[in-house]
Amino acid sequence: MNKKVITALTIVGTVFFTTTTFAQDRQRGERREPPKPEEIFKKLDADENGVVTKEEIKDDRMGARMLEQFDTIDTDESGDVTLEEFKTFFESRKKERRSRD
Ligand SMILES: [Ca+2]
Ligand SMILES: [Ca+2]
Repeated sequence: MNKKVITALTIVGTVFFTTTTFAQDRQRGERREPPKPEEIFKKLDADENGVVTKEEIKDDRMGARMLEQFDTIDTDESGDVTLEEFKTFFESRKKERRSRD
């Protein structure tokens, strides 16, 4: 095999590896880029009716945090969280984090 072929194969391999890793990270929701509130909301809204209720929130780490803050997120106290409410909460959290740095 000459050098050119090896280089080409290395590039193909690297690209393949990178895209595969990226796809896996996407599935696990562990991308380096923070997930968009829309994406998180979609995952939370199990029956896709556009609102997230306490019952829909999964019993995992993120879910536990979500439940703790549920009443804070649900600003109109309707008992469910709309995407708008979630986004507002998400943005305020982001600002908080930024001001702490
Ligand atoms: Ca729902
Ligand atoms: Ca609400």
